[in-house]
Amino acid sequence: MPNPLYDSLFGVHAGKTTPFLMLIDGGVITHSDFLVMAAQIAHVLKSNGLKPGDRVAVQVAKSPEALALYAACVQSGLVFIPLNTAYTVDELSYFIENSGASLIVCDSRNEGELTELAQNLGAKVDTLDANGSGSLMEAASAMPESFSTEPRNADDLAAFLYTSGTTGRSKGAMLTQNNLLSNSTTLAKEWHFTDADVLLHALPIFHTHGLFVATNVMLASGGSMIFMSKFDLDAIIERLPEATSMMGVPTFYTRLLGDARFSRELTAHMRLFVSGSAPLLAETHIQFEERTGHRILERYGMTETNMNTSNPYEGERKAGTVGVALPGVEVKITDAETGEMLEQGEVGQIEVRGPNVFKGYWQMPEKTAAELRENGFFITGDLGLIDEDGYVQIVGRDKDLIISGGYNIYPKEIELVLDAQPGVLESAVIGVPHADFGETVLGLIVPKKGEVPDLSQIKEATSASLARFKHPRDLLLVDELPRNTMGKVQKNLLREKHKNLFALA
Ligand code: MCA
Ligand code: AMP
Repeated sequence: MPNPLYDSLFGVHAGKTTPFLMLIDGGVITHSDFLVMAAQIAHVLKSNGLKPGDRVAVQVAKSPEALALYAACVQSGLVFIPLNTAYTVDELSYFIENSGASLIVCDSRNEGELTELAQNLGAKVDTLDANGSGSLMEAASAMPESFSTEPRNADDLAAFLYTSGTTGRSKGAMLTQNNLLSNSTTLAKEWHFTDADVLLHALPIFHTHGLFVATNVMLASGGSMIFMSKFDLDAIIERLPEATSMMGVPTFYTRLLGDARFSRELTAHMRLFVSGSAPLLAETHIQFEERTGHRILERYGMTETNMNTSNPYEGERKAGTVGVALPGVEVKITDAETGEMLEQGEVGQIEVRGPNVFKGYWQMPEKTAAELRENGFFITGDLGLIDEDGYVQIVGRDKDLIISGGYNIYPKEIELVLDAQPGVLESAVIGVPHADFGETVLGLIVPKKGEVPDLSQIKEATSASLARFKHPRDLLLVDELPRNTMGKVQKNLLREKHKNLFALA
């Protein structure tokens, strides 16, 4: 019985002794080793009583075992829910409760707090630490080395990725087997990946970019990955000579350009550098070409859609654009008020349709209906135009979103925390340019009349409830917030006023 995602990305490598993961300590995990590890984990999942369609919430460090857990969920027909390792227990509680996860896999450091939560929700807990130890792998080691793959349809759910929203409540984007499979096979082909490729993988594996783009593309092509636990400049420069390709967020490339060792000689053998998740400044693209002779290939995607557009592998990679619609994907620009399609060259909201577009938000039919049209077009919340050659240019965002070092931050979530603090009348959180992260978070606070909010206490409160990357880099007290005639805070004016605070390195 078929399981399209497992069969095409994983099962196809059964028995192969070719390298899949090359580790920083020199260790190598072959395709076959990896599939055995996944099968053993799949047995543990089954012995925990999990059935196809059940959800597994995972907050663990990047490791081969963590990746094998993803493969095991696909093989067992479970819905994989990877969660940012920076999330606080407060944030995790919401995801676990909202998803109705039957199993939580976490670092043993969080086991105590999460076990308490799991007990209230009727979920089980297993642990997996960065070095691969913990209850999950302990149980897996005693399990058989093959697992009878659960049958699935292409339209069955494979993963939820939580994405925040302008209201501050995170939404579980439901991704099907075919969403993931169609996109990874398209990208592998478009970007000319083969089993001879070695991808330098330094991205986290709890988001689309590191998991469903980088990892799935390598699985689809049969190549291998130099698997780094995180972005580490020295390690990247050391291992780059073994790689053929690399994928990263713009911060990866600006950091590499900031190091004199990153030279034309070091990169001469490389085939491809891909950038995405945040805007790559045209000047970074140009500087990169001047330094290395390579033109970074920029592409555009979202959690809800995987990848939508890409600059071509062969042909013009236009700086400042995210390329053309991928095969099978339709992109159009529409008027935000009327939804009517605009003329070529006009700026409007970007809408996309294709096999890559998700099924909707988990248990949020109204939010799904607001963003996913009945005709299948998804309203991305990005603003852009399509130029005369069909290249998409993103010119801004219709959604109130900050992208810091490739991580998305929705201001509302932070404003809700700030507004609840003693002495705070209201707040506005904005993104301002930052030399390293592209954008960073700035919080503006209006005190209640006659009161002086304690900023250090407010910083502590944000630390307790929000992941580190969401913390405002600074908090400023202001008398009032600028508003338009409708009473809406004019964040554009605030962004303009504070744009130089962190812009310089
Ligand atoms: C770490 N910190 C951050 C960020 N990362 N703060 C703001 N924004 C961030 N992105 C915090 C750390 O906790 C630390 O706090 C301090 O900032 C400095 O850390 P540093 O060591 O400089 O950071 P790092 O560990 O080197 O991480 C920076 C990074 C990383 C390498 C850019 O954030 C990263 O790997 N980003 C990639 C994110 C990603 O994969 N996005 C794809 C989403 P302290 O000083 O207190 O210790 S998928 C997506 O967007 C779509 C679908 C798409 O198109 O791909
Ligand atoms: P996420 O919520 O992580 O799915 O982030 C998706 C958002 O990241 C998109 O809606 C865009 O605003 C942004 N994004 C992704 N790739 C690019 C890119 N190449 N250039 C500009 N913005 C991008």
